[in-house]
Amino acid sequence: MRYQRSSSLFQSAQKVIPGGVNSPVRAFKAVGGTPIFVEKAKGAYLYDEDGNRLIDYISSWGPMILGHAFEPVLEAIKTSADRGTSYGMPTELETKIAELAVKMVPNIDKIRMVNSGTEACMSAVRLARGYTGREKIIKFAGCYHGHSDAFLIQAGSGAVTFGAPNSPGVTKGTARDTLLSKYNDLESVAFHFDQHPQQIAAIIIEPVAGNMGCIPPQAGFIEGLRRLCDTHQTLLIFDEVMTGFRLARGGAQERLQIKADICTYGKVLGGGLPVGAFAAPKEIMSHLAPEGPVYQAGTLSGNPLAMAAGFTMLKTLNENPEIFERLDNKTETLHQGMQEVLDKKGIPFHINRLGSMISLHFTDSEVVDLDSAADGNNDSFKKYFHGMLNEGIYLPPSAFESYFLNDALSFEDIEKTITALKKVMALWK
Ligand code: KE4
Repeated sequence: MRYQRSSSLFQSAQKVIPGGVNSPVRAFKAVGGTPIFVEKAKGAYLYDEDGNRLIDYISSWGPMILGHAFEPVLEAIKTSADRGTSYGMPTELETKIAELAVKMVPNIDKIRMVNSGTEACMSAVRLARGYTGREKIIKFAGCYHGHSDAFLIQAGSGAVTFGAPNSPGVTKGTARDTLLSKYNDLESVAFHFDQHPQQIAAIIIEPVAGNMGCIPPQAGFIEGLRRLCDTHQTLLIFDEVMTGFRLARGGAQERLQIKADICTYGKVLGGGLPVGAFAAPKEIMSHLAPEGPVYQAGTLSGNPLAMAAGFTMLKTLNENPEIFERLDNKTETLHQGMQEVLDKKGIPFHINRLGSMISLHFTDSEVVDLDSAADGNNDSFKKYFHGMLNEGIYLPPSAFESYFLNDALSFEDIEKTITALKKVMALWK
């Protein structure tokens, strides 16, 4: 694989964009080397600026669940754009996508559109604080809910990759109201309720974690959180920015059969355009402006192009639920193939998977929380990442990320991925 053009583009980018990227994880800091500049994408493939075709396992970090440049979504965007790109006024399409989301997702009556997952999670916490009149929240080390101050406390994703879990700029006052627990450890949650009775507004969690690599909840964990929230009148916020409309039509609530009080969304919901959202029963959502006192707003919220893309994406998923089964089967095939190759190699590894979320960890212990994810051998991960990239397989450039399969991936693409892994392992020292 050649990367001359990506390399020169990266040089230019670094002169005018911090780190040469508009989101840190794209800079390859965790794996070294030059970030790949993409020229275009179609279906399961990325085409980089050096003419390489790569099989994509990031799907834009989740949104491209139907594959890149999905024709019906492109058509919807073009048709919408012909009528204008933003109005700052309500449109019928916002009602239609909201009605469809409410139909697909259990336990929600109303949904508010915003412009990113960060904005969705930030707003959900404010709503929970406004609704309960309480100030503290519990999050989990390694879970990432976007870059709002309240969440950059032992966050996952790029924050962990950077080894700077507590970002400068987050005030002590903010950090005081964010209590930290360990994923899959109910005791570490119950402790906070003992210490701060009647003060905890919400628990926010990735119901299937994807920002420490993929970490599924162990049996009883999420159910335990539900019980603690019910006992202490605390709201349970499912951050479904990754899992929403991916694990099932109804996301993790449907897949895990557990009711959240507020859910946040992003990624798939926008069909690749900037969209986030948060949703809840009307009893909670009625506290949100302009109906209620909790303020939240956004110039481009409900943007017509984004709504057109998102509505088309959701409609396709809702009318073709077999897509979710196909995704699960493809991910299981990938898992089995990787397991076989790595078992033969005899190196320490663990593969975590739930639905179409999967990740490989170079460690011989179970990966169940941030500490065990951080035990993974990052030098091995770097070798693996670059080895696979040289074979034309584009994986997340960090061990603290999940892969996201898309429906355009064929079983042949997956076979090629396993063959690539065999070649990488043949050269493995
Ligand atoms: P955005 O603000 O990036 O749209 O969403 C933040 C967010 C919230 N909640 C969860 C569970 C998330 O995974 C994310 C964002 N995910 C990362 C990937 N791990 C986005 C990639 C990036 O930061 O560039």
